Amino acid sequence: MKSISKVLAGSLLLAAALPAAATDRNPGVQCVDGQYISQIDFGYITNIQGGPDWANAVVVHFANGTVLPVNVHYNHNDAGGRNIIEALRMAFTTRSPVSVWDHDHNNCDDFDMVRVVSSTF
Ligand SMILES: [Ca+2]
Ligand SMILES: [Ca+2]
Repeated sequence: MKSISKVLAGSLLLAAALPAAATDRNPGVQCVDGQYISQIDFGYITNIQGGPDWANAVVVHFANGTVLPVNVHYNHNDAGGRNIIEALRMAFTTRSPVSVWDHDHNNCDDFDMVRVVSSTF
């Protein structure tokens, strides 16, 4: 019984030491707050977190100078990524400010959620 407790305690410590990954309960971290998009790059972009992903990379340049790629698991060759790219294109076309969050290690080296806010209301 003691050894089981030790294994369990060790597992819990290991889990606590791991960086937060994308889970249903991870609130993520906000990386950009209410910024306009000044530029979007698509395709074989090499100098980013996640790499070019077979020319499916997407990198967003924000008006405040922040440059962030869409997470490699949510970019152009991923079903979930198409919604994010659609939202980014809409925000760029309508000149609406956006906020973005990172749920993958919560370190703002990429993002996987976008909020588009009306610039009128
Ligand atoms: Ca991908
Ligand atoms: Ca990240």
